[in-house]
Amino acid sequence: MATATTSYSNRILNSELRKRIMSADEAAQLIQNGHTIGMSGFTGSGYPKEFPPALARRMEKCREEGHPLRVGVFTGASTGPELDGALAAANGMQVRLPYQSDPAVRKRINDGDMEYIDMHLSHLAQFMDYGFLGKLNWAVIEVTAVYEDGRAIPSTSLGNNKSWIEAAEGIILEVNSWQSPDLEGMHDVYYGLDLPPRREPIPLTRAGQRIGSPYLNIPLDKVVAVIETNSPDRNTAFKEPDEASKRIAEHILEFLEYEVKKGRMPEELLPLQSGVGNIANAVLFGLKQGKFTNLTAYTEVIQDGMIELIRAGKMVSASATAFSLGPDMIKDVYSNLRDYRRSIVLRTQDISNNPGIIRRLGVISMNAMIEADIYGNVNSTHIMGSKIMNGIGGSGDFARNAYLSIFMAPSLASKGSISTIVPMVSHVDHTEHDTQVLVTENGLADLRGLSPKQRARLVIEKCASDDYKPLLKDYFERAQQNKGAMHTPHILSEAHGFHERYLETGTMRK
Ligand code: 0RQ
Repeated sequence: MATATTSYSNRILNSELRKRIMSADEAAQLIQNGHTIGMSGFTGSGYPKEFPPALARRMEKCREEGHPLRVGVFTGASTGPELDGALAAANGMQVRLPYQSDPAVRKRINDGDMEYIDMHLSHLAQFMDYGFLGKLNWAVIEVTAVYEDGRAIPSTSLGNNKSWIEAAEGIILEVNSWQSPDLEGMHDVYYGLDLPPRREPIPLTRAGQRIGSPYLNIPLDKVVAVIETNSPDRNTAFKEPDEASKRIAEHILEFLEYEVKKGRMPEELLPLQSGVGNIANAVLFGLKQGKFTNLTAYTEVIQDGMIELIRAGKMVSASATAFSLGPDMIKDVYSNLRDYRRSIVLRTQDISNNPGIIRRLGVISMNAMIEADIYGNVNSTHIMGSKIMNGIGGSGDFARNAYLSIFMAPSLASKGSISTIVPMVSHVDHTEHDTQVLVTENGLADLRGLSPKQRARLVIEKCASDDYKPLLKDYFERAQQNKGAMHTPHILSEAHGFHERYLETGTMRK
């Protein structure tokens, strides 16, 4: 079998596909107003780089000519400026799902220029397979190379690519020669998931296990265009963890050690899921300094901290759907991909985030939040109840099904004018039933086995900032005056008083 190498001609090994090579601008001509496009891409990795800007250029031109060209865009998760940024600048998205983190998209959504459907990441592929989302006109997928028989080496994320390829009427491939051919063998695409009621158990019992194929099967007759690209992923550098993140990481590590001592977890812990962002990275960095060895991860994204754990010999295997690495780390990983293939598996996101597998493996889930209330309800997505930040991402897939679900944030935001511990969250993503541990730099509240009133006392005591403790205590004390409503005491007319005060005066302080 011929192997894919770095030159373009050797990356598209099927002669029929080579005849369908065209420019991104030509491929963009295929799209019509109202089409729905499933694109590859997850946390800045593996998204198409040339097609979306070409489509955005065409959208601008169509607007000048007086006829709109707007589309629905489905992906794995967030992408990069060439995709989300360019299409938002052209105001070319009618609807976007399931997750985004682009400032221009956020503004379009919050300004009411487009619709956004914020979904559990594990739901999207099956929503498509079940027919809940209507027709998919196009799949636009970045791959590393395609063999003669239509098997493609995926690139740095798998996301929903398999589902888009299967569901779409037409396929546009971006073959990106920036992606290393050594990615071959890193992926595990599971083709055994049938529709209910014929669905069988997924035979995955260890985080690093392989149960599928290293390739995406591309139906060659559906491929309408092939675009050759040579462009890097987004690769945003991580910030050094600040003091609050380091303190949060220390509390979590101390807690995990305690759980091991109590015999509730094995010495190598259970598979870790770590959300994106700097707190998550600080926890991973803390694990590198700590005493745990033989760690595993069953998560969504492989970020810098996880690679450091693998390099330090502390982590033996990591399963995810995408890479999300800083520019320095990507250089290291790319020059040693063959070695990392032994410890890293990339899966489609219906498997990486599969609730049944998460429950079976007993994952320790750690996700950042925007705010939590005194009873443990968590808001991961909205600022002051109405404005979207990013989206729920995979946090719900993991939190509800984890062995242990941890939510974390600094106790203060916006230079202290916001308390992240409030009487009642302004939007609910994770209910009190899905939150077992809350952590801020001040402390860790272990909420397992506690009633709502017991939880409230602990959350205020351990997690709230000293600046807001008196206000929270005062609220909770007064809420308990209402005999007959003592299970989850609230004063509904004041429950969002912290938020209202902030909106009126610019601070939650009194
Ligand atoms: O604002 O950017 O203007 O400075 O929110 O906050 O503290 O930098 O935290 O980058 O880790 O993001 C929950 C948004 C945290 C993220 C969230 C303001 C704060 C700052 C960001 P600035 P930080 P992070 C797996 C898991 C949902 C998806 C998820 C997220 C900005 O982690 O999107 O978990 N999670 N996925 O000032 C008003 C508050 C605030 C606030 C913070 N209470 N009120 N503003 N901010 N708290 C990954 C995937 O699923 C792909």
